Amino acid sequence: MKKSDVIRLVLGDRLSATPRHTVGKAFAPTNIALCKYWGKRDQELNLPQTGSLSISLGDKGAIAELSLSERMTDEISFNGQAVDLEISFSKRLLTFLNLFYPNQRFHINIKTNIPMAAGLASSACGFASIVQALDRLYGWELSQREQSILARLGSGSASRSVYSGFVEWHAGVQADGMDSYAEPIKNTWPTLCVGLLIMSEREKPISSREAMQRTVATSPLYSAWPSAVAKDLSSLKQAIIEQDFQELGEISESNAMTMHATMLSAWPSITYAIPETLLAMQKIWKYRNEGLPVYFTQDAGPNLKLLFLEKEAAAVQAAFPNVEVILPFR
Ligand code: 2P0
Repeated sequence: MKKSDVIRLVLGDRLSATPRHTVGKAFAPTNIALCKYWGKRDQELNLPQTGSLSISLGDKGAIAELSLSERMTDEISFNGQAVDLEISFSKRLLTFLNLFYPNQRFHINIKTNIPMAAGLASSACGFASIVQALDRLYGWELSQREQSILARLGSGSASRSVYSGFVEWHAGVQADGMDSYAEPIKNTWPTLCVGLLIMSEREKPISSREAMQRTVATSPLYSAWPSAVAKDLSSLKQAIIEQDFQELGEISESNAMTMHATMLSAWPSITYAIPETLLAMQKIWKYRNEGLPVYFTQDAGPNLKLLFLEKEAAAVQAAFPNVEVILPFR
């Protein structure tokens, strides 16, 4: 099945509607997975092998603004600067929009307040905000479930960026992916903090898309991943309900390390860590051994995201002076 088939399935007659507004504008938060999405069962539709669970980062994310253009070419600006249409960022965006309206050119304005290409899931908030901006421009009145399915076609993790707070993306089993969407988890956790520890903003050596594919194809450890995720998902949901921070921290850190172990054992081997990443991990373990409840998670990049409670914020900031602290539920 092709992406365009899914778009027709979701939108039906709405695809032929004329725009209801002159501009469609929407914000979507970026998200960090506590239980990771790693490996696809369908490359075309970004259907995952397993479910995943994330936390959206409040007002950190992307704003997309879309309007129709009468010109022959699209125009894209990123944080106020015109962007070359030939770079991969533009190509990915335009390929996505062309799935919906191949004959329509757009003015596209994207603003973000997170570091790009630093493993902070920028494609997640990007594609979620684009789908929501399209929805507003054309007046489709999509449900959030439909938004999640369409955002997934841009980037898997974008399915989760449709919501704030804790979010679970259900893997689904259907070939058309209509049962593979994210849903919010109702519980909140106002004192939970995420600390961004940026070691490098350089472009990653290998895209997560390619890294996932290689891991699934070659890692002898990958067969252990689905059962590890099933266990972690269920324990994480319980930890969220019980507001058990130690459990949430331990599962999140262990899940990230397990994901990276599958990459290390792929061939050719993949690691996103740089020396500073390992030094930071050792520092976190040292502080934890000394009694500071701080945990980390790591995505497809060298940076770490710390997890801790608000009452430890001062101690964490003293230990990691460069950390940027976010309270996702405030
Ligand atoms: C996650 N990552 O759950 C995992 C953990 C990276 C490591 O989702 O190919 O950019 O567009 O579906 O969504 C990054 O993967 O990949 C990601 P595609 P995506 O956050």
